[in-house]
Amino acid sequence: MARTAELMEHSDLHFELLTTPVTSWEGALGAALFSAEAHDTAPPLTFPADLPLARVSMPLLEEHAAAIECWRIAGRARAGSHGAIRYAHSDEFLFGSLHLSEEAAAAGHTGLERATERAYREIHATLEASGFAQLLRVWNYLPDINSESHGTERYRQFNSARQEALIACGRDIRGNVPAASALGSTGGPLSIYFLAARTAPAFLENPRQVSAYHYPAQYGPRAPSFSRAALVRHRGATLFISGTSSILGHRTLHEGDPAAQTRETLTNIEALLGEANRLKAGTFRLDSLAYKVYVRNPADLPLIRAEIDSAVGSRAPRVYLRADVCRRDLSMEIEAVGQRA
Ligand code: 3EB
Repeated sequence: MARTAELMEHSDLHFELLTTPVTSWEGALGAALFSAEAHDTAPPLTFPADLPLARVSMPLLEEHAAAIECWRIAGRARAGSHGAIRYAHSDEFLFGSLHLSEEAAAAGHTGLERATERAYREIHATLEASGFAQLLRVWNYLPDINSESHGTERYRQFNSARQEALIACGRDIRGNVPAASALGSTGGPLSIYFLAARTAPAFLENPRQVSAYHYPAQYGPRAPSFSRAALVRHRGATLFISGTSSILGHRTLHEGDPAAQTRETLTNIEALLGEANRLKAGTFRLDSLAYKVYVRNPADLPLIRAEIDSAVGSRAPRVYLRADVCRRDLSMEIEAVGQRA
């Protein structure tokens, strides 16, 4: 594996969230495209063919046609593939993506469970083969996340299969688990993208919330295996805030009140910033993050946006996406990234 002096010196991870066309892909490691029909639309014309691109069918609210989330490094990424996974990496970081369609149920598992299990086995096989042992952050998108099939909600099926795959791969299912989001797309295959690293991050939990991996069985037989945040220190710092919602302890608050749910969610994010700032990797504040805001009902956008504007100000980049959130009583969810030089 080639290691240039330049890469060793500046392999910072850089995050960008855009609703306008990307003018340069210099240093790009990978990207995710969000639009109404992303899964059956051609990739952006200028996107480098060898790099991983996740395509998620999820409409934007507001007037933008598409959003692009781009991860970059200093220097040039090296690309490869492993099974269904396309990836690219620097010396320290690896970005990967995969799309898997659901096939028929078999051997006591639903089509979604089989796809999820295969996806997570392939992710861990890729990490083992490439030496990027630490999964930092995973984005999971699947259609019809709240529908039932075979007597179980699809989000619960996803959780069961994710946990089974982690166990099969000898990975932890609590504690040392990546930051994550899991949202309902409006169509397309199971789409997952992720960031991994050679060295371990600090995983953070929210003192206001029960860890998701300790949720009681009323939310499903297998708890969701993710951390509330991950802090990466590597020539600067990157803070990954997982999908965060109006949950206190393990209970949903403010059902039917999207404005109050947004305030509660922002209070949860502030609690995570407090945890991150205790680690002295720089000060992260609400007004210095970049946000993806998932909104279940487009009619709630004005209320949700007003709360976000008043809490985070006008400078922080943000996109609003129309998505199903993984509990029916949740109207919205927010994820964020913080970066420090
Ligand atoms: C929650 O706090 C909201 O299953 O990977 C947020 C982030 C949520 C990640 C996941 C689920 C996931 O429980 C839901």
